[in-house]
Amino acid sequence: MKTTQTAVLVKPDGLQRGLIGEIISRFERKGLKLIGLKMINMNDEQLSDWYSEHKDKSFFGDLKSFMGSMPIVCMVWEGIDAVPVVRKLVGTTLGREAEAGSIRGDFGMSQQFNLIHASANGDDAQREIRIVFDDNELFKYHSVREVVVYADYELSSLK
Ligand code: FUP
Repeated sequence: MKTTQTAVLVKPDGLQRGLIGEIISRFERKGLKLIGLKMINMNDEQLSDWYSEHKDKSFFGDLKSFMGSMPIVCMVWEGIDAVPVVRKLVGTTLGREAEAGSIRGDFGMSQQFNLIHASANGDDAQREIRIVFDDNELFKYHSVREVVVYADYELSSLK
């Protein structure tokens, strides 16, 4: 299970709250590498795929209509253990309970309006990335920061 790439969505409330720059900045400062970025309106099919694990839940329809109500910003971030690292920066689901210092903990009060989505595990990350990004929309490039973010022996696990 590949955990070096993870999918992030800034949800409609994050867009309206003007938090896109803040969110990108947090991942950049951590040392993660941005390899994909786009703004889209997710259609019903994409949202049903994205939230397939919740298809039998009472909030499924509501969640999909919220997520489809306006554009969202989609990103792919890369780094060693990017999936758990990003989940930690994002914080737990309910904004009111999320840890201070996390994105949801610092900016959110709600469960549905929790600003951001981050992949839960490596399999979800690869599935979610494919829902939004084509191969040619994901970029391989050398980051000059990598040599100060990681030690040599760590860098090999990113190749
Ligand atoms: P998370 O992994 O933290 O994004 O949260 P979940 O996968 O548990 O839930 C997916 C999304 O459903 C959350 F972002 C918020 C939303 N949700 C509701 O709107 N109502 C609920 O009762 C539970 C979750």
